[in-house]
Amino acid sequence: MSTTDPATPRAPEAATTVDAVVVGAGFAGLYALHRLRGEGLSVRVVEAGSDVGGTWYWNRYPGARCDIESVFYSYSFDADLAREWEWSERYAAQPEILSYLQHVADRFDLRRDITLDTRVLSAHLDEPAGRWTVTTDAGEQLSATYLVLAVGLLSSTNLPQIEGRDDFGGPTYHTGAWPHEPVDFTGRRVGVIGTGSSGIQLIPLVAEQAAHLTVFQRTPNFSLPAKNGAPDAAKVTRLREDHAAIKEELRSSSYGILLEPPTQSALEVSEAEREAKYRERWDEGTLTGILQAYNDLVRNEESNDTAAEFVRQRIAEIVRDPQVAADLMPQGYAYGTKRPCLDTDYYATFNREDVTLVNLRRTPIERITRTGVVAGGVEHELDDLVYATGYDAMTGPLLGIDLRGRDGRTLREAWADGPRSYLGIGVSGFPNMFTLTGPGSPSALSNAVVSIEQHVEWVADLLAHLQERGTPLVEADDRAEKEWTEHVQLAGNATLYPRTDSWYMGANVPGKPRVFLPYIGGVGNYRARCDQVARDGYPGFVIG
Ligand code: N01
Repeated sequence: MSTTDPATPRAPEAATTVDAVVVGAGFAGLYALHRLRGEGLSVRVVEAGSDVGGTWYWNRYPGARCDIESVFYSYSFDADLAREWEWSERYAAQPEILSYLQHVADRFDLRRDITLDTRVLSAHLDEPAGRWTVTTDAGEQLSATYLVLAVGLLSSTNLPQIEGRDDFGGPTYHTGAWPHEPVDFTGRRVGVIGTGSSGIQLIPLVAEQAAHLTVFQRTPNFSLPAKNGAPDAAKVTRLREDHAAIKEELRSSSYGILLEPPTQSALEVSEAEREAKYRERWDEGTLTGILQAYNDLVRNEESNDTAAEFVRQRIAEIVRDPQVAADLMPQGYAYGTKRPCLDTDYYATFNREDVTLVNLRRTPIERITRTGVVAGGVEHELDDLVYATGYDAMTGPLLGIDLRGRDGRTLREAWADGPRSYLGIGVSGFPNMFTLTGPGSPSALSNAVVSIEQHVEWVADLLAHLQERGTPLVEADDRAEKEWTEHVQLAGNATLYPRTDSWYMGANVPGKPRVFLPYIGGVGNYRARCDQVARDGYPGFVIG
């Protein structure tokens, strides 16, 4: 390996000593810095991007926007911040979310402790010293008591191994690593592989620009219309006038969003009533509206199929060509068990003459050539190729760092059969290391900002507790970790999620252990459990 290889750290200079190293400067890393500083700790944030923002720094593809209403997809820790910031749209686009995070970094004077353009390569526990030695690709070493991993859930891009992938002669893009300069598809023949949330947001906008768009779809997704527009004025007013109450409501909810929990089974009501409810939720334009219409949609296949069928009918109404409509209809897996999507004109895009849908179930991709993609014996000639193929979710960003705990054991070894954690925050054998919105916590099944704030505040309180106790050491207990890891799987197995090949199950990455990665117990219940652990003096953690 040459010394210029980014994976090879240069000879380290003397280590810089801080109380905490935070890896990542997205929503989680920024708040962690602010909150840990507030506890009087010295903190250094290391961020691979050239600016703060995390996901919202990297995902610059056309159409990238949040799919939880922006007024709630915002920090709640500071009422003034919440009152001052004005979102221009119900679902803000990436540039606006990035501006918001830049504003937060400036407003709370965070930048002075953030090192940009720098990737953490490794973090090794120095057991005798009880400290973490963190090495960056700039050759710097940091020595820290605490290691806070704020690396995000969906930040390790998944590029499929397709024969001839590197032979393609034109520009290629991945949605999660989009260029910073504008990409102009005008007059070009563009191919998009992947129809998850990213593809579904991107496809209508690329179609408007390109001479021809070919969409390579392996699994159709359920998508609902976003009904984007101005922010809901009533919600904005409530947020301003009643910030504390809204904050509490979000934090004790099931998903970190405002939604009346359903009380009825989908099978308890008449077909007409069900249809009317689904219609109302479809028109509302929210991510979880239909999934939360009844209380058994994620548990009961028959109930779930009523929602799935409702969405399939909408696709049939929108898409004129019956064969294309049929190809776009998800079949064979339960609604919601792959993350649902919100779109603007996604299905209608397939009514355009200049858009072709290639159903890879019928005609799989055979190879990529210099001039296009061959599927089912036909070469689709392309000038540009976009991979909207997703991420090595939740564990990928953590395992991408050479993390070594007690006895030099790597996290990869500890997680060989899937992630193990206590409360999705602590890992046995890795003292003083915290995985913000890690596997085993609600994270991916929630409004990420709400879950991030909960984790950051909980960890900050724990560190304050350690200070009071006069010890810097805390580690998840092996038995508590085992019980929690089993509980996470049991909770998942009580639902339809494990039956579907999705990134929630690690099924999108070849060779990844198949386990349910997030915790489905609900944001509010999970928070109550974490709070109880804190009140009881942190049972399940070994302190000191
Ligand atoms: O990735 P995905 P994403 N050949 O994994 C296909 C969040 N997010 O970037 O389903 C052909 O969902 C794959 O097919 P299949 C959100 O949590 C949020 O779109 O594996 N196709 C699938 O269609 C989301 O869930 C927003 O059969 C291949 C697609 O690529 C998560 O990020 C916006 C393939 C990947 O879909 C990930 O979304 C964007 C192959 N070899 C993302 N390999 C918001 O709105 C993969 N595919 C906030």
